Amino acid sequence: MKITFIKPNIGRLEHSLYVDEGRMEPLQLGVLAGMTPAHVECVIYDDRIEEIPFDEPTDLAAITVEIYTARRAYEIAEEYRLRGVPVILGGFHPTLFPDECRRHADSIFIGDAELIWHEVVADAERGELKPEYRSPPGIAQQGGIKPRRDLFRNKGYLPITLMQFSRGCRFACDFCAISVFFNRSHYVRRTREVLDEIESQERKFIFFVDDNFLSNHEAAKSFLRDLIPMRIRWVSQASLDMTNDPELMQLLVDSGCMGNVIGFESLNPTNLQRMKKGPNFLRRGNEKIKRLGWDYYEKPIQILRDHHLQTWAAFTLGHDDDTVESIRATSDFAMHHKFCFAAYNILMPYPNTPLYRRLESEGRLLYDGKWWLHPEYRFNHAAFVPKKMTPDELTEACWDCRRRWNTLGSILWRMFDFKTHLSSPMRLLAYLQYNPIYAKEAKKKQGMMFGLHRRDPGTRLESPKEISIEEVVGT
Ligand code: B12
Ligand code: SF4
Repeated sequence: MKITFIKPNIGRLEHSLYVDEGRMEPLQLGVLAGMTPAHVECVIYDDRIEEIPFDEPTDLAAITVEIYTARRAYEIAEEYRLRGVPVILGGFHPTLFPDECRRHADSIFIGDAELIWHEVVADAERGELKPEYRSPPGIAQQGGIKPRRDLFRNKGYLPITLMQFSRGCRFACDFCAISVFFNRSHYVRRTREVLDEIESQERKFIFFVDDNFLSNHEAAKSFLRDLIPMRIRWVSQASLDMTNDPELMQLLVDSGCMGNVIGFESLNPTNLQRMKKGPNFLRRGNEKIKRLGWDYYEKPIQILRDHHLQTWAAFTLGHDDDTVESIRATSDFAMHHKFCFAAYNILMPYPNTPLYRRLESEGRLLYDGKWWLHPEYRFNHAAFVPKKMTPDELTEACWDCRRRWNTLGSILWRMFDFKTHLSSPMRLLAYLQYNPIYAKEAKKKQGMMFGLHRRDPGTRLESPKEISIEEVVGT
């Protein structure tokens, strides 16, 4: 028995295939392979860097799918099914939008794989794959499952180890797929299992890919105390309410945290309230900030800087109170604070989120409401009609932020911050190493089309189960 695990790319550039130079280890594939019984051969192909050898014999193609890679994932699934290889799709997109995915696969997996992956493998070995497997989200890698990191070798991934401490988040921002996938819950791994995993691999630089590492302050503090003796450097994603807790901030520093991706989303408190961005309003004692007291994040940013943390500021742009001018002001704000990185994301309607349903009911969705499949949709383009500008104006305003952010002048200007990037050689190195990579990626990805082919995925396969490989070769 052999399983081929696949990480699909988003799409392609017009003039050539697209190679993602900022690619990171596909952790979910390593985890799945790590849970697969030893007698089963596992291989990983990463569509972001290598050709998938569709003709190489295999017994099951297991593809991880997120919304941005759905179109390409369906193309890949089709190639395998044409060759008679059964396909299972799992991950965020199949979980949030199963009906679409089942049209492109023999089986779909809804939820986290830990509890019943062994059942999938056993069914596949007997040739009796079920059309659907369903397992609730929960604690990751329970029982000390270790990802098969050996399968990541020689694929040119960035030199940073991806790992999980927790999954999910307790907040409920209206645009967020995480909040729906995990139903507002947050699941924390056993500290001992995470520490064992750190010890089992060589790198000392770790990216905890948690959706919100600090969703539960007390659990995080307990883990961080135990992390201190490991003497690693790490980064993660976390919400701004961390700055309300001085003990937590100190533990971040002591345990080797270099910075976090933080969702600032918007500078406008009305936008923040509408999107239910709870953590951006919390202050000491959980007292909600009064609108008149809105300080444009001055105090939390000061606290982050005082702890020498290098912030990756993430914005979602295109909320109902945003204008072209307010988006420009967001760019000025990020430059002023000399963040390490910034993501100027267009607000995206992900299916099954409250935002998606609202925009749908207001008739504001573009691309028939299915931008991720539409042959004309391009990466980082608006997929809905904003209230105070046109979709093209929104696309252009966000691109303008990215263009400005990634110039050499901007990188040099932001670098001169003695509290953060210049506060240690390691921080300066991270700043200088990653800024050019992300600048190049932002430019390359902008406007990229999804999938490799312009025909609808699945149109070559009308009744896939009945087509034999001989018939396909004969056509
Ligand atoms: C780390 C991360 C990144 C990293 C890259 C990681 C990498 N390896 O390349 C960075 C920061 C670069 C990144 C970029 C982006 N990301 Co990202 N990312 C994540 C994050 C936080 C963790 C991924 C991870 O490794 N998780 C750990 C693994 C073990 O968990 P998992 O993937 O959920 O897998 C489990 C189950 O889902 C299931 N499963 C998954 N796949 C499969 C397959 C099969 C066959 C089976 C049976 C089961 C199964 O079993 C696994 C074990 O339980 C996820 C959120 C999340 N919680 O997963 C977002 C997430 C996947 N990203 C998202 C997005 C939108 C993006 C971007 C498009 C953002 C942007 N605008 O640029 C880009 C581009 C993505 C791309 N394809 O190129 C969205 C996708 C939304 C959606 N509805 O699909 C997510 C869900 C975050 C979010 N807030 O909504 N990302
Ligand atoms: S805080 Fe972040 S992860 Fe949590 S619901 Fe909001 S956007 Fe999602």
